[in-house]
Amino acid sequence: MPFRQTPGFTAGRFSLSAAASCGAYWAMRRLRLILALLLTALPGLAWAAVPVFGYEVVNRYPHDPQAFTQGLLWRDGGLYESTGQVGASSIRKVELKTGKVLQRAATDPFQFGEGIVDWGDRLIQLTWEGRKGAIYDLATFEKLGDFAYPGEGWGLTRDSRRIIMSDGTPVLRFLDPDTLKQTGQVSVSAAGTPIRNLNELEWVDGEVWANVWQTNFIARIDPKSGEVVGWIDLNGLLDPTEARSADVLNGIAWDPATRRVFVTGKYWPALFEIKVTEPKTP
Ligand SMILES: [Ca+2]
Repeated sequence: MPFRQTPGFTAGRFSLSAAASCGAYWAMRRLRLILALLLTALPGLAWAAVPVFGYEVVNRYPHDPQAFTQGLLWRDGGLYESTGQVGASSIRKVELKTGKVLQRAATDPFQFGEGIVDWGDRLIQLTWEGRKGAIYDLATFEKLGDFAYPGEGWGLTRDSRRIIMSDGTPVLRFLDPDTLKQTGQVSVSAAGTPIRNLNELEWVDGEVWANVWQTNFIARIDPKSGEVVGWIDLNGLLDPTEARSADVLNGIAWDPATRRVFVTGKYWPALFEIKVTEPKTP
């Protein structure tokens, strides 16, 4: 979602990286998680018991700093991206190494574009509050039709048989890929606390990964139980100068063939290939 911003309030903009130089690093990482999730108005602290994974940057690539990224996926050797904002929403095919937009189509100028997912030869895009999504030809970006759904549209991903959708609540919906009708759902929680603001999604090796909106954390979700089995702390990807002109983390793509993870954000100048590192004992 969206554009309701709280400038200077995002956990990722806190400059806590200096703590890495002392023994308090892991305690600080957990503090950042607490701060970030408190800012999303989560009740309770029970989720803090969930492991917090780190990251290493494998590669850094250019990213269009005008792209208000709402969806990101890897398909057939390239990146597909969707962008938001009324009047500026789009779907794009992007060259990884240069960030160059190879192909682009504007979406409905009156709608706020949200997440995308590929299914067969189609590309499917949500809108935020429009209660309707659009279906495109994956190769040509020709619009093939619309579909309706209740509530808000935030993120999309898929496994081998279902499309998975977030809507700003702690619920992930499962959709039939052909009819795009809801066939099921799971409620997401961390140690018993519901986790809302699940935003851009990615299916990664049997888990659903979800940006938590307005934080620099990704929730690793067991799609069967909805349990958050880990957090990934992505604070520090952008340097402080870059972070000042950027918006929040949003965008996860997974290339299963090479097991690469890509992440970016809204108006970010860079897209990163990262390696997730194991949690360490505080
Ligand atoms: Ca994604």
